[in-house]
Amino acid sequence: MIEDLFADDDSLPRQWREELAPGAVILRGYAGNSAEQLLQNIVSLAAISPFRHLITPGGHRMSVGMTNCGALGWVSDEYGYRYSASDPLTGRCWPPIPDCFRSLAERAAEAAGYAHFSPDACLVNRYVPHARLTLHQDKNERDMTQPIVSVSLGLPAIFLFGGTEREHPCRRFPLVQGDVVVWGGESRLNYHGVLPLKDTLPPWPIREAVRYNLTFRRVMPA
Ligand code: MD6
Ligand code: FE
Repeated sequence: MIEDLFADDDSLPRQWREELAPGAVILRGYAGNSAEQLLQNIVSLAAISPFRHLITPGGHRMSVGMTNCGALGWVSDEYGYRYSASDPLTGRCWPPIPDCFRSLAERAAEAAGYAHFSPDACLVNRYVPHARLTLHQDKNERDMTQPIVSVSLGLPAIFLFGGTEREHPCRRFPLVQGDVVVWGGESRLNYHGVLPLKDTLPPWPIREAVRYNLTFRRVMPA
């Protein structure tokens, strides 16, 4: 039934779950119905804590624009990568995680087999054409028992997924608006990245050539 293709609930048909690796799954289209509400909230968040291009400890300006919401936000500067309770740009707390973000992330985690996910951090990434994210591990979180939930909006991207060593071979997964990656368990520390974004037409309701990615994390043990 066509309804099933767009069902924003836990009853997604099996073929819309794609295994990346043990513990990591793509829920295809899971956030498709939420795109407009998510986008409105991103715009509101960015009015409080704007997107900025962080500098890596090695001195490189990241091509992806970043901001955060939640009790903790991921930041990078000359001293390293870490989580911070305040936005270094504004000196204030990050805005809270909007209710619709939180409920989406918690439902997606549960649908992927991770009950009781309760994020305390949400990193919001903004990609323009040619922006990329080099291979990395997500290892600044203290609580590694919880998964990461990652939501794609706007332009499509190619997600790279490797192994626990940088040298391990990578597989490529296209991610489009509405796809949700839930990632934990034994692949929690696998290397991953995003290939340079292509300049294509954005899907409704995105009005410019950008991709947004929300990644929800549990940093501090509950
Ligand atoms: C992105 N995502 O999709 C970047 N990390 O824009 C990530 O770096 C990521 O999607 C950990 C788990 C899921 C992710
Ligand atoms: Fe990551």
